[in-house]
Amino acid sequence: MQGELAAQTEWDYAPAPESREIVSIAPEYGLFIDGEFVPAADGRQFATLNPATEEPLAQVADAGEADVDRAVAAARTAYERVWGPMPGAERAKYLYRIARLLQERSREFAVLESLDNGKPIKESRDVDIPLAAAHFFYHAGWADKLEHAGFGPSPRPLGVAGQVIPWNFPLLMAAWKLAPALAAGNTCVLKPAETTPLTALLLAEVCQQAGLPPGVLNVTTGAGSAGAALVSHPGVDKIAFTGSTEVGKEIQRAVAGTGKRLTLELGGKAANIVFDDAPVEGAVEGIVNGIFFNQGHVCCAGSRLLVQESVADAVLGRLRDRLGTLRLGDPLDKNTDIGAINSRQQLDKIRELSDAGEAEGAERWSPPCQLPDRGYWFPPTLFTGVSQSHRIAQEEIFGPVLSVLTFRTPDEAVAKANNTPYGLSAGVWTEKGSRILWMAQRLRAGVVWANTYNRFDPTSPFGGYRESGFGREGGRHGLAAYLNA
Ligand code: TAP
Repeated sequence: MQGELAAQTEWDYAPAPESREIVSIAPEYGLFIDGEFVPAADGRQFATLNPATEEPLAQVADAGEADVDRAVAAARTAYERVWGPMPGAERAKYLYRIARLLQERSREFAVLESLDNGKPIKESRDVDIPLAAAHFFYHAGWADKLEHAGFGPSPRPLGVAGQVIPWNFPLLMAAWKLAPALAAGNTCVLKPAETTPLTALLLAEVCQQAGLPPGVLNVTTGAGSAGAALVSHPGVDKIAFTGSTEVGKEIQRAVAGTGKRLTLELGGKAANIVFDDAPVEGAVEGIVNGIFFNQGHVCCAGSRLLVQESVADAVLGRLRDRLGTLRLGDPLDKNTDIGAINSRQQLDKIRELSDAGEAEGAERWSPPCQLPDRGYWFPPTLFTGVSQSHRIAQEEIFGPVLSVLTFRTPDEAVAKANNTPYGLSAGVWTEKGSRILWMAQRLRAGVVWANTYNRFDPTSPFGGYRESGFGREGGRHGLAAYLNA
């Protein structure tokens, strides 16, 4: 009887899938050049997949050099004839319109983002899309105030911006790049990642709907070669890149000596540091958010947990309990916490590095967790017994894998946190305000969060040091990257 009762009171979640109906995915998509959707000059296409099921979603035009050339020419004409000379207050109206349309069509964008990327709908719905709209709203506000932004009396746009973005926040990264560039009076050619082109193309449709003049935004979907063609195109005045450090270095070499302006937002291996006086429950939530948000496909993910030795057992015990409650599965289910890995290639990279962690002697743990039969999946994973020289403590895994190290003193925490070639972000968990300030002064990271993690706001500059790149996106600092001031 008691067993029966226990069985009855074991609650499970009923499926709560968001409907796909709101999105109509076309079988084929063209490039967006000079205000129109057009096929690639040589007719080439590639397939974009749903990583949760491996089902093909659509065929997308694959831009070659001739297409990039056309897009840059359209952007140049639009810059010289329309967008550059247009008063800031007029440009602002378009940006406000785009922001409002993003809000109006937010459910459609969220479902499409989760289908193409694999991220849980609650994240695309509550984070990616609202933040993308917020970036357009925020920068619209700057468009007519640039002469009061502290860049001199008449800051000028740079011209044509070539922007290359990754797959982890496809729409949000497009918004980070486009909103400041357009607000400052530049025109843009955007190269989305090959595995996630669909929301950038829907954004192009929104720009059409907003009446944005032709050529102000151009989208050249395709592989890395389309990005390389854009980077080396002589008609581009500024390159903005977000992606891996490896490709960032290639781009820096390609741009050297050309006079093009360059900003690079690259990888990271952030330390999330928990002191013995931190409230454990809050810290555990911050650790989970730091590394399991967006399947860990986050450049600023708190992928190294540094926990003070005296509380390590307590924190890890609570963390394991909490990981046992995470729900992995259908990205369109509103109760899903962990969605699919974006591609087979990324899954292979996560597996390879996790296997290396075990081979080097770290101890691997995941909660009991059933992975779907189809699609690309990886369970939330913890490594303890990690030493600083291990690859999983040094290299960016870009997946739901946390490497745990311990420390005894604040000095040791700082030394271990800074023992990385990267310098993008860090987190500090402690009750003492003075300790937060002491740590923030010593951590070599572009962003330091205190008693929180992965907080983003368009008003706040974001960017790194060293192998995490240079330049800032967001806030007044981000505007500077698009102005000749
Ligand atoms: P990458 O392989 O570097 O790709 C980024 C973008 O560059 C993609 O659109 C890619 O096209 C394109 N690309 C590839 N080779 C190129 C070349 N030679 N010239 C010009 N463009 C080229 O990175 P990823 O795998 O998409 O993204 C993961 C990485 O991005 C991680 O390391 C992560 O840390 C970093 N990231 C950093 C940030 C910030 S803000 N720092 C934000 C997000 C991601 P394809 O898609 O066709 O390969």
